[in-house]
Amino acid sequence: MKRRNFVWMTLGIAGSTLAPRTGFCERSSLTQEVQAGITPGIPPEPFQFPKDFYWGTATAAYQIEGAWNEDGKGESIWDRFSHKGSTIKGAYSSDVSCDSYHHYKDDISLMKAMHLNSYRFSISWPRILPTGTAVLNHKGLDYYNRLVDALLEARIRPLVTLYHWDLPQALEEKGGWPNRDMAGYFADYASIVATALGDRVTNWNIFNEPFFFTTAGYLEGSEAPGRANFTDFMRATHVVNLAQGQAFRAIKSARSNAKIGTAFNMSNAEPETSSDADRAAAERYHAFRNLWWVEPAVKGVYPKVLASRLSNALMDVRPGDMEITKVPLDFLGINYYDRTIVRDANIGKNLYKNLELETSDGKQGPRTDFGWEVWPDSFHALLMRISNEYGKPIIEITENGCAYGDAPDEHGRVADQRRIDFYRGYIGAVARAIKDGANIRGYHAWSLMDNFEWEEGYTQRFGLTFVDFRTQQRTLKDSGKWFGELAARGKLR
Ligand code: PNW
Repeated sequence: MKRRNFVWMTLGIAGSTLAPRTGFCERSSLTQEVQAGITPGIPPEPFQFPKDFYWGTATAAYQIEGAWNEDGKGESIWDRFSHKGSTIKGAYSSDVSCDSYHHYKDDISLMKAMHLNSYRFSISWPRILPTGTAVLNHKGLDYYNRLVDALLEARIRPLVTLYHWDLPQALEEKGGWPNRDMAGYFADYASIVATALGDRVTNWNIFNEPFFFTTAGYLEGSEAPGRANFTDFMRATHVVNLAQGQAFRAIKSARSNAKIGTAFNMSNAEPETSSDADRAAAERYHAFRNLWWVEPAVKGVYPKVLASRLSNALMDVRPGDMEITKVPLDFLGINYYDRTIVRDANIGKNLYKNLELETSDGKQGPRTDFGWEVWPDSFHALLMRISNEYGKPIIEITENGCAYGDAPDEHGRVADQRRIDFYRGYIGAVARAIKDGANIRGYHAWSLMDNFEWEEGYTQRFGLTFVDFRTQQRTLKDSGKWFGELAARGKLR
């Protein structure tokens, strides 16, 4: 099952039975989009990025580190989930993957070769606290100390994500994210890490993609911990908001100079037709997908447009909770992959029944090998919407990228022109958003190197670097060279 299909599954309809709909292609904005010059195949206008712009790549602990049970690391829900044998394509796990736990210096050399000045990576909670609470594993902390020191020596800014989905299994056994106690456990962990690394790390992402890990993990069950229960899911969404607020305060009290955001996975919500009903449905989708973990932080409320559909009682919101969730995030991290076409519909179940909508992916652009549509203009639209609605906040692009299977030819070269075209289009969209007034200070390509792509195992290669998983040999792809050139000069052309 493709990862995106969790949406179809939620609707109780197999993805393949939903034929592309006609209708949305006729939108009047289409002509403007083509003229704007950031549709596939049309090179964006040349643009000089600011000198102090952050150019980086992003990775996640479980996807690259390997060493899953080394030096005292505890078991995570992803270790447990992948070891079931039937959950991941090819029955693989990330026990070894890119083995970055031992090869992190090679990884930093790649970043240096690309002239990068920022690296977004995540910390494995069970490496630091093997059972999630209390007992600290110093050897685990030492690894991140070594990594941070080596990055700083290479003049690369560390941007640390505290939670990229690898919950300690022991905490899942206490109920996982639907359990309110999780917020306190998470804040304690955040405080330990901020205290240990905060003399050298200033920039933090609290969560990676709250929408995805709650939906896939607790509503759909397609990813760890593999549970599917609407009430648990709704409660998990709220506990994650509480945890975000508590972790923010814990990091600030450990390090007052810390700059803190979360990496939200956003998608531009586009109505399938111009009907009022579809437009309203797109707004509802936007409110859940893009704002469910932003509004409780920035404004201390859940998006008002959904108040009658997803009640506070459903989430077990208690008096005082929204004061806990409310924190002045220093920046918004945005992970962006593709847009979502939305129509008003009354056929779904659980979340989608409440939201009364149905989603599909765009059908106009070419597709990556993962099947995701390439449509850069939607990225520009989303960035401008967020920028305008939140008073031009500082934005970091925390992830953006594409999967193509290109491998080394007989000369060892990886000629992945399609990935270069993808990046040119999407970075062109970022350039246009900056020109239009958005306050975007950094861009991180997903990913530094091919790695373990969750339930897809090793079948989807997102890297700027090709990894031979048998030998651990890393080879910069043509796209990596292109990205390095861009980072060195800051000039998109
Ligand atoms: C991100 N979708 O998640 C994650 O942060 C990365 O760990 C992951 O490897 C990367 O995207 C590529 O998949 C996503 O269903 C999860 O559209 C789901 C979707 C997109 C991105």
